[in-house]
Amino acid sequence: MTGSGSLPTPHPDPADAVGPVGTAGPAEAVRRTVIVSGVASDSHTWNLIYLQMLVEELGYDVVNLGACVPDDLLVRECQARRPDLVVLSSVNGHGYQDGLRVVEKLRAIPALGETPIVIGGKLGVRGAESQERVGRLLAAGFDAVFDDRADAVVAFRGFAAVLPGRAVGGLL
Ligand code: B12
Repeated sequence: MTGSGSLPTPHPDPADAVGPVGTAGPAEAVRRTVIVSGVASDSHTWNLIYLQMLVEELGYDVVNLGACVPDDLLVRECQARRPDLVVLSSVNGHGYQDGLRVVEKLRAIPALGETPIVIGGKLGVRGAESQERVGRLLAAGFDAVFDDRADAVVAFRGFAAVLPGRAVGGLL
């Protein structure tokens, strides 16, 4: 499944370059690309459609890789597309394990060392994750973890709207 995404290109009409376009002036404005993806074990898809629509509403181009994305495919797509943000989602209860494993592979690619990468959804089977598990995900390389809490989507919107650098993540 792919969204409206394609490789990032300079936007032809600055008047259309609405939304988060960084600090460039209108003449230099470019659309920014977000990769939305499920993780390898997870076959749920509506979470991904929801996130795609949310991120598109913020003005980004979205490449939605779909469900059950093998780690290597995710790494290859991120390497090739150099997105401005990577959003991983999992709801089947294995997101914590999948996330820990794949973020290490993403961070091992030098070009993705500073790319904001977040994960969210129902990452385990006990509701919201413990501080300890969220801490491990952050230590492994995520910039932010939006787990199964009531304010997760609002917090994510705030994060994605401004695309902070890596240091800004935290327990959300
Ligand atoms: C539909 C469904 C399925 C369908 C999926 C069809 C499809 N095309 O997607 C099918 C039948 C295939 C399915 C399969 C399974 N499912 Co299912 N499924 C559901 C169900 C009923 C609805 C999910 C859904 O579509 N919700 C709508 C979307 C829009 O919402 P969402 O997924 O909840 O995502 C929201 C948030 O989590 C959050 N979010 C998600 N990701 C992210 C990421 C970020 C960054 C942020 C900010 C927020 C965020 O935002 C979304 C909007 O609020 C839920 C129960 C429920 N009522 O939620 C169970 C549920 C997710 N499934 C569950 C399970 C266990 C499974 C199976 C493992 C069952 C089995 N034993 O085979 C398999 C998964 C197999 C696999 N390999 O992944 C469990 C997960 C348990 C847990 N994590 O604690 C749930 C919660 C049911 C339950 N209560 O036990 N499932």
